[in-house]
Amino acid sequence: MIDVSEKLIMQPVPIDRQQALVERLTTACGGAYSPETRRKYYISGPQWAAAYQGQALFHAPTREPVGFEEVIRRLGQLGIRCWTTHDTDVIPTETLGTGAQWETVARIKKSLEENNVQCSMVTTETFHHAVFAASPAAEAPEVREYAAGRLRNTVKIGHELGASYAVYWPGSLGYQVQGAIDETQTLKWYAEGLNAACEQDIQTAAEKNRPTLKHCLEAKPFEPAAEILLPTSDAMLAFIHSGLLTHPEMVGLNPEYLHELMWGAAPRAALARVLLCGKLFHFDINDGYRLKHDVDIAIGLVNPLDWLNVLVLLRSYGYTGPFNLDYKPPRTTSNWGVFSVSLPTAVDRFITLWEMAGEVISDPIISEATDALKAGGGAIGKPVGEIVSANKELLTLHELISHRLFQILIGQHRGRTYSL
Ligand code: GLO
Ligand code: MG
Ligand code: MG
Repeated sequence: MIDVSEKLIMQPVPIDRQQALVERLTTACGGAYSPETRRKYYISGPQWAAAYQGQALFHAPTREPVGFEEVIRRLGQLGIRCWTTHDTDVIPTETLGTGAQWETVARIKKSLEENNVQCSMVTTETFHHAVFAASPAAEAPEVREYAAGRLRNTVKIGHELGASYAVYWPGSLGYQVQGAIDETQTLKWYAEGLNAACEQDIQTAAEKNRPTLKHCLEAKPFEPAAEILLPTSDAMLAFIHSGLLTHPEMVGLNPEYLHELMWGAAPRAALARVLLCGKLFHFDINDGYRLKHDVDIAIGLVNPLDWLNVLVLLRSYGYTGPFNLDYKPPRTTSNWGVFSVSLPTAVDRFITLWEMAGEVISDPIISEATDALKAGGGAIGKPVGEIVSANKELLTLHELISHRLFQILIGQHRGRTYSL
């Protein structure tokens, strides 16, 4: 029996004892992996996720600013082996491309080396600054020239920091009001920017004797433009194969789990389509709700069963790219909580789901059921009615497989039981 009276008289928790309480309860949760174990996975922590202060259109910040030195140091301690950044997360817009930029890049390199963290991906912010009010592929040629310069500059920074990926999220490529832009022309202009980035990459990679980067487009169906020209991963696949890109082989996708869910897609099916095209280069991992805004909740807190399924797909089809923790620690979490609770628990849920996905793949019940379904009922060449009857009982296995996934998710396959 829970002693309700004792619960009710819990004393206020003074501020100087709150971290200790959170720490004690976090430890009591158990299930944390060591930094060494976490380092075995290709997981990256974005500068903008760790440093997110909780601000939004209707929300004032709830956390203090955090610089890259602190973020990289904490990632190293936690065993998150990679770090990712926008150009403007670490370099003020005005100093991009100047000597001051390279001084900052040198400091970043030092931080990365000291903390045994690698920079896996760099991305250009083409949505926040006023110059991108009409998108990076605006009508004015000077805006497009500036945008292309920014993309080229990020490629150079990426090579200097040892990155392997460059990501492009064209959230402002669209419009607020009807009829204002020419969509066809805008997409052609957008392709010119990407082409400039690929050309720069070929040149810089040759100079530095490094492989070229993998250039990854990231789709989001809504926000910040009201209507988006490349709203889904499928739209981006079509764009890559449209003939507009001079190096389509260098360009693939960085799908984000929630961005697919937001428009109502089944993320696993969306990812399967990207995999079939050989374009799954990079993956932003998080969670959220269908047909809602981009809440960027940490992985597995909303849709753990779907996430398990997604990871079964990626393990089955040999995805070896990064898993980028593109989520936003909630505004209710403190600066201390971001590094003590938010990031470690997100990583640990990912690892748990990844390992569970391995259990799904080797589960004898699921394997036998799947094999039986593939064997069919033995009515090849028979009339349609006989084909239906021959498979009638076998098809019940679909539901059984689904039940088994649930059991694996909650640990019943390992003997966890509930008895009344
Ligand atoms: C916003 C996107 C954003 C991108 C980032 C990388 O909704 O998810 O965080 O992932 O700009 O280019
Ligand atoms: Mg993202
Ligand atoms: Mg998002």
